[in-house]
Amino acid sequence: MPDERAVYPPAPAVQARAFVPSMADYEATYRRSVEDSDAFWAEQAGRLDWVTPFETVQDWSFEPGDVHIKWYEGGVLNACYNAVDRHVEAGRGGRTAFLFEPDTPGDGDRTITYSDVHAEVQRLANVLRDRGVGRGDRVTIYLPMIPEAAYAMLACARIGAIFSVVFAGFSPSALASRIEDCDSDFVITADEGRRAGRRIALKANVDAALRGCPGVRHVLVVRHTGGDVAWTEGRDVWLDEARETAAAACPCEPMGAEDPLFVLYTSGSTGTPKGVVHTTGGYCVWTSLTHELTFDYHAVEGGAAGDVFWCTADVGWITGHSYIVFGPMINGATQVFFEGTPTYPDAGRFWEVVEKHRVTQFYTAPTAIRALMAKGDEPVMRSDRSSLKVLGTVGEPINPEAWRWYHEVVGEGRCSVVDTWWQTETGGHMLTPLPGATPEKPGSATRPFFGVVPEVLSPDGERLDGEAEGLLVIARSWPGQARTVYRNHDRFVNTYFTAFPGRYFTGDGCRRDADGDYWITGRVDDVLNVSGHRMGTAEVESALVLHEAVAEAAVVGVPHDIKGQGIYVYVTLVEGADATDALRDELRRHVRATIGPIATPDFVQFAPGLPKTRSGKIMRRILRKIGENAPDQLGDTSTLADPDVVASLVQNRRNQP
Ligand code: 6R9
Repeated sequence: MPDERAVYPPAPAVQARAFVPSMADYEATYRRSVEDSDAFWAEQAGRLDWVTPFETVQDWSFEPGDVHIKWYEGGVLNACYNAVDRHVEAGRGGRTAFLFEPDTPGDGDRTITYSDVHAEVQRLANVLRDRGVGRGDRVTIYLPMIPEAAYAMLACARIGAIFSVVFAGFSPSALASRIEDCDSDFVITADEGRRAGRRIALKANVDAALRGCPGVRHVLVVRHTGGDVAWTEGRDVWLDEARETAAAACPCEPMGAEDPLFVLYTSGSTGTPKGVVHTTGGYCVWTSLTHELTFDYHAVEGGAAGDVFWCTADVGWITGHSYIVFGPMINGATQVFFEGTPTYPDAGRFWEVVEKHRVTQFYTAPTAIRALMAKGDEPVMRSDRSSLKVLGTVGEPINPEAWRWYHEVVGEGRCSVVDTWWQTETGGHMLTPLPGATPEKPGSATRPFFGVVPEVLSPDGERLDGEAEGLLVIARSWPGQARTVYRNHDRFVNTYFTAFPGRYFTGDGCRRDADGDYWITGRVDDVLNVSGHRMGTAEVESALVLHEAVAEAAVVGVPHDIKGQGIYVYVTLVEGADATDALRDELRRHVRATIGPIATPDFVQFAPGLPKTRSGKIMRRILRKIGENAPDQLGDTSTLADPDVVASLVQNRRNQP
């Protein structure tokens, strides 16, 4: 049980200059944001530059049969203009946008200004345009953490193309299914990526993926490592060559506030990953406002250079979209842009970069904090962290022990810690402390952001008030909300608005304490969270049954010290297949190759049979308990078709891969 009595007041140095400097301020603004929602969100739209002002602030319904979400309709704007051009036009082009930190320290670090970004994005936009990419076309981006990834997203936004970033750690088949689903005919990649000193063959992965995607016309390749690649004449194009013949200037396409900005695939409890769609106006307002207030980000400080923000996420995830590319850039932020990993060349890397660039706000995942905590305090102490003001976490529940280490060791007890709960579907922060106002509690995401109305429901949909534990839903729309699933609105409605009609269902469980603070307890559906990466048990199971030796598979999450959750796999083999350690290894490699390294099973148990109800449903609750090594908590097994399988599964539980 987390200790709710431990309350940490906001850091005095943060509070002294904060945009929201007290709980009274937070509460007054929060009240206004929900009671006078139109006025509040009309005012916030003023953060952006609009070509044409909007006519209606909000028009939405969560009611069955009529689920629709629209913000700022009638408004015309361009996301790239807001993130780049307007800073240059206002004479701020010389401001640093990115402090690029390469995988290996010193191997190509550089400073990139907003004017540099402006020039690169226009060239890239023209390279796309010269090859027929225009408004509404889908462009798949499969790039490592290099500035070109941001340029590619911004270039698409500039010309009104819808981008779909696929995390560069995904396998060729995962990439292929994401290209197919949104019917994209243009891919942007690099020769290779770098990771902890190794090279990742990205272009080769694209080549493999495209064997199943004949519709792709062009592959635009960034020359990054200079490694050898295979070449398909006519289809493949080097970016450095194409940009030589591209015009320098590219105008911004005027986009409707509700025109799609991007599609991002994310896992659910069933089926293949969903293409979550975010649109332009509301998403830009939401990401820029949450970035500024949650991190208390000040672009200028008394006329001098302002804060240096660092989000360690990959642009392949929503966190990289919202808190590297859009939110911070719309705010004209200076950011560290990091190609590397937390423990390469050693566990001191993060803090060396913090010292080198005098980072003020640092945003990472609990899994990274736990991995570094396991290496002890010394690698942290080696570097000067006195520039830090706000420390953020995202992606999964943070255990209080890791929270305290982050606060005390990394932050020297003098920084605010913001535990931000949100999702791909929410576009940006939903529950989070504001660092100059909210008393923090280790393990709690505390309070709703402005405009967010969370509710806790019982499993049968009854609203629970006061202190309560149950399912987390959101009662009204907010500007950053996903609008639909790409070309599958029914799936959007079924996934999020059917279990509890009239509410957005998050898929998370939570508890609200006596102070009104929220504690996320984790997913209540069949979605795993491995090192902060979302994965459907169904996806891993589908990968397993593709293997010829596997007849049936069931996958559950089990507690894991570093990753938060580990992947525990039960497989039933086909007649004649031998249950050997070699097969176990082969199945792990098979899942890794099918989905990507993040999906590699931690434990593989061969099961003569799986516990099923008489109607044939696998009882995961029981498998979870066996995986957790809690055979005394199996609960009611009387509905099982064959109760004997359980005893044999308990006996053969795996505690190693
Ligand atoms: C931004 C992001 C969303 C799921 C979400 C929840 C978990 C994220 C959390 C957290 C506890 C936090 N989650 N932040 N759980 N505390 N601060 O991670 O999006 O990849 O879509 O994952 O992650 O379970 O439902 P996404």
